[in-house]
Amino acid sequence: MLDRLTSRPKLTDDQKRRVPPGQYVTEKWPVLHYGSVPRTDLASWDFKVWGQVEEPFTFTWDEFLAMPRKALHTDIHCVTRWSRLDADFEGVPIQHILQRARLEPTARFVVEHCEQGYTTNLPLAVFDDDDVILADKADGQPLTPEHGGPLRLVLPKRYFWKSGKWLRGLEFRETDQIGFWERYGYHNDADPWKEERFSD
Ligand SMILES: Nc1nc2c(c(=O)[nH]1)N[C@H]1C(S)=C(S)[C@@H](COP(=O)(O)O)O[C@H]1N2
Ligand SMILES: [Mo]
Repeated sequence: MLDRLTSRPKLTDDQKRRVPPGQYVTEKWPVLHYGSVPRTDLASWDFKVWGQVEEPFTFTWDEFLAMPRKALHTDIHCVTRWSRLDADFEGVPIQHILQRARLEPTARFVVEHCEQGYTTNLPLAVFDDDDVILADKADGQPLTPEHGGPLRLVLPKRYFWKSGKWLRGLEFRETDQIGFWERYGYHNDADPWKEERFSD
């Protein structure tokens, strides 16, 4: 429901507590990315897992659809200050991928590799959590190409640039490697509750 004066959504007390500092709530889901929307041919699409893992592997779209699934009800926060509350995603829990890959003890960081060379990076300790999924559905529908379909990461505890759209691979590393927006001065840690928007 919209507030008549501000035409912003009316929030419950619980929702208000879930809005990080400096953010406003939007009911629409903005589309935000660098570059154009890639078109994907699911027949030739694949996803690679490599780096500091005992079991590097590649899976196809059909293999992805056969993996265990999970629904995620959560809030998302963009560094450009919009937050969307009570979003619904569905996909494969990241822990399924981590278990199958069998990480080396040396693996401490992850790089998400997306179409067109977009990357973003996270410590494994942030990435390995039960609210992180490889999502192919949002709000009950297949993820649209604009929002990262066929497959994106959803990692709600960090600003949303850490959730790569059109994700095609995960690289596990001993050392950190900053990604696309991080190179442009975005904060490497990106915690919305600490307002880690930009590096200094
Ligand atoms: N591949 C790719 N993923 C990306 C981006 C991008 O430029 N390229 N932008 C990020 C940013 S800044 C945000 S806020 C979210 C936006 O996702 P949405 O368009 O579905 O809202 O995607 C993130 N993932
Ligand atoms: Mo963003």
